[in-house]
Amino acid sequence: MTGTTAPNAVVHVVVDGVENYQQADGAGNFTIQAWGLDLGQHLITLQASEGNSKDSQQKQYITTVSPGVVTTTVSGIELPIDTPTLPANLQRFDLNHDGQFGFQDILLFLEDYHGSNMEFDFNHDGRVDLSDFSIMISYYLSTAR
Ligand SMILES: [Ca+2]
Ligand SMILES: [Ca+2]
Repeated sequence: MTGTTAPNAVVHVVVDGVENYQQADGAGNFTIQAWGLDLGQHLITLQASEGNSKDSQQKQYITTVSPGVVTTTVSGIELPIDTPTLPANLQRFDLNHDGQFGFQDILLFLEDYHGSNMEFDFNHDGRVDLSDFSIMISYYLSTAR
C-alpha cells in the first residue's frame, strides 16, 4: 500500500482487524506491507494522524488476493490532514500563530501584560490592559468545550 499524507504523519492500517502503523517520511510518502494474507477479499482501513490529535479521514479499500498472485498493490492512497482554520473573529487571539486559539495564547498575553505589543489591543483603545484580557477570556470561554 503506498500513498501520501502529511509529512511525518503516522499512518494506521488495519487489515482484517489486525492493526499496524508506520510513519510517513518527510515528504509525506508512505509504504506499508501486509504479509501472508489468505486468498480472497480483505478489508483495509487506513487513517493518518499527527500530534494534537489531528486525524485524516478514514479510507477503506477492499483488495482481493487471487491464486498465483504474489503481490497485490494498492497505490495512490491519499490521506490529507486538514489543519482546522480558526474562525475570522478568533484569529486575532491566536497570538502564537499556531492556527488555534488556546491556553498558550492566553499565557502569551499574560507575559506581555501591560506591554507594548499593540497586537494585543483587542478593543483598539491604544492600551493593552484588563479590558483586552477580559475580551480574550470571554471569547476563550465561549469556544471552550
Ligand atoms: Ca494559538
Ligand atoms: Ca485595549
